[in-house]
Amino acid sequence: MSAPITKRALVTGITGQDGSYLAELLIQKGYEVHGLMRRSSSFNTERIDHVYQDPHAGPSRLTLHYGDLTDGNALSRLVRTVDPHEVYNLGAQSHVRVSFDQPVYTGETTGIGTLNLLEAVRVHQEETGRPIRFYQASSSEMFGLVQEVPQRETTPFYPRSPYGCAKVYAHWITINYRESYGLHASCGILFNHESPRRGETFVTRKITRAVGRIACGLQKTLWLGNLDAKRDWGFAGDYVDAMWLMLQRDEPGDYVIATGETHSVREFCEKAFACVGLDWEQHVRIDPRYFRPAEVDLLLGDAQKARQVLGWEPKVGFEALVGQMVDHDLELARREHTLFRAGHAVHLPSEA
Ligand code: NAP
Ligand code: F7E
Repeated sequence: MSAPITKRALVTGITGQDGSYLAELLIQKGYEVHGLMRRSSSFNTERIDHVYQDPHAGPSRLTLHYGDLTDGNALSRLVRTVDPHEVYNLGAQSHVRVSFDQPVYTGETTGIGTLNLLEAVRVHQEETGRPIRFYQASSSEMFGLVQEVPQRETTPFYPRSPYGCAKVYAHWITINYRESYGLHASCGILFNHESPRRGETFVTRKITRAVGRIACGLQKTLWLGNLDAKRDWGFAGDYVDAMWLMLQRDEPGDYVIATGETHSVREFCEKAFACVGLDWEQHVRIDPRYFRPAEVDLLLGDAQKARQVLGWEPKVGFEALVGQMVDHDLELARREHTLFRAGHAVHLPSEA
């Protein structure tokens, strides 16, 4: 049984990886959750259907509203309608490689979209006199060409992509609203976090999906870009805890959320293929199309402030994360294999 309703939260990006874990967490904590979703010609609620339709939970505590971060008027109406206690801004064009192909759209969604939402929150707070707490999904991509190792809250930013630049804007405009209008606004500078719900064009999921399909004989080769890039990879389920903890503090602030361990894409491949007894070098090939015009070579976070102030700790380590994703995707591939044998077409992604 869920706890009685105490607060209302509005979450943008609810259909994404983090949005789905955060929705689960907030509902379990007794929130009434409202999510902003984009209209799509095909279903895009797969990650939250189980929350929306849980037959044991009674009336759903999740309400979905159509909207878009680029539509400021609709955001203002939505904030007025929902009248939230907490707003979590997770919506973004979040793919770094794609941001080079769609730089203006990325700036409008990931950067100005944040300003649209902050404005809606500021005006509603002024009109009602009731404070609203705001979370901004900042990113380790803001460190880009890293100016120190490990990266912490005080490390200068040096973004290396239109996505990274848009996130720096969103980060600073959130801090500006905190300082100008006294908004309780916090930024989580989250390092890469993954899960079985990770989008299939991000490198970890692309690898684990391929491992499952190769193990089941549905695919032979995995085409990747830069294998030398190093990332501080954590588990998304752990990271949404940190978002919530930030908004429970009396004082707003900015926090690095990371595991403090870094691994290369090559190491991720090695581990993931080893989980099914395969040698990655027999299957992985390089396709320069997946290289980026400017790369972020190394990310390694220092989450000491979050540990001390929020009492936050990552629970899932690198090996367990890889294992969990491979297990999930092996099961998915087995189901695809059954369909394939029954004569159904199996879709293999053409872009990543
Ligand atoms: P994700 O899976 O790509 O989800 C992004 C969400 O944003 C989706 O729900 C997407 O909707 C929505 N969205 C995209 N454009 C939008 C628009 N114009 N208006 C409204 N919603 C829009 O990303 P994630 O991994 O959950 O990440 C959540 C947030 O954290 C993002 O802001 C991301 O940039 C940031 N972040 C992620 C990481 C990470 O490693 N995962 C690290 C640091 C920061 P559709 O489902 O319709 O596409
Ligand atoms: O790439 C390399 C690629 O796309 C990781 C987003 O959630 O985390 C994410 O951004 C690394 C890069 O994530 C392929 O060049 C090699 O060095 O999984 P990714 P990202 O770019 O780090 C940050 C923190 C965010 O905020 C973002 O929203 O892997 N790589 N070969 C590849 N990457 C992809 N996607 N595909 C490949 O074939």
